[in-house]
Amino acid sequence: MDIEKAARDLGADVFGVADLDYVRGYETYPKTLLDGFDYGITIGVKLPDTVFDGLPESRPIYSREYVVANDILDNIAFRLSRFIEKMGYRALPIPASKIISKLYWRSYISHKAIARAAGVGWVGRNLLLITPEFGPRVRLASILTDMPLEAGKPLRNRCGVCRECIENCIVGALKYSDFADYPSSREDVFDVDTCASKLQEFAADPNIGTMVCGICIKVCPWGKKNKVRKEVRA
Ligand code: B12
Repeated sequence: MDIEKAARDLGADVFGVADLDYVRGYETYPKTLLDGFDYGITIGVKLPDTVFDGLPESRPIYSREYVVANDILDNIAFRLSRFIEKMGYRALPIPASKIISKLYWRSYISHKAIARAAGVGWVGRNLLLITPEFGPRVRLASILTDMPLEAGKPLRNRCGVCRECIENCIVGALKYSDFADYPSSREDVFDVDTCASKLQEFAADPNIGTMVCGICIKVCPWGKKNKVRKEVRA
């Protein structure tokens, strides 16, 4: 069974395999999360461009599509895990969007760290995983496994001198830092409290209802580029 084909048949737009040695030492919950696993499968689904292009007015729609995308990802991760299990290996699906309440705005493991190690994209100045094809307009989930797979190689940051996300963040939560692969700490480039407070405000708005903003996704030229190319071709 070809795992990539299975994932794509289930609706994944992005697929990659990470050698977990690239992320060992990265903080996980629990600390033993990666024990006994060799690879991290990364899957991503792209949200429709119109959802981001229409921001901020489309934020209530983004809120719903965010939930739908998380469900699709959790569903694919669940089903792929069962495929792998039936082939005699272990597989642990990591939920798309689960914040661990006793940690400080963190999850079991960062999907972006796994996706970057898999070579499907790089960690951008907006601290998001940016793929060459879809920019940051993808949501992610991961599956940890001991099934032998061929792993990709990490991509280097391709943001260049661009600061669109930093200049357009509605609360000024992003800071410039000159990193090649990924920032040494989240706090180097990002004010978590400021971003999270704004997202909580949106979540309390009955028209929105979830912690979504999306401006640092909308303004990224890598997400727009593909759309422009298509427009030129049409
Ligand atoms: C908690 C959380 C938040 C918090 C904290 C954000 C943060 N950056 O940590 C808040 C509520 C503020 C938030 C906001 C947003 N979030 Co959020 N969030 C998460 C969640 C659940 C956990 C993130 C986490 O544990 N972060 C811990 C920090 C330390 O790690 P980090 O951000 O990944 O950054 C480090 C690594 O990438 C690292 N790195 C990369 N490789 C390696 C290797 C090693 C060895 C090391 C040490 C580090 C490293 O470099 C960074 C610094 O260390 C994830 C889902 C998940 N499980 O990953 C979604 C997730 C990151 N969020 C997402 C999104 C889209 C958003 C928002 C745009 C909101 C929205 N939906 O509109 C904003 C964007 C904020 C931003 N620019 O970062 C997406 C990102 C998709 C993408 N393409 O990158 C995710 C992956 C959800 C998903 N399923 O797709 N989020």
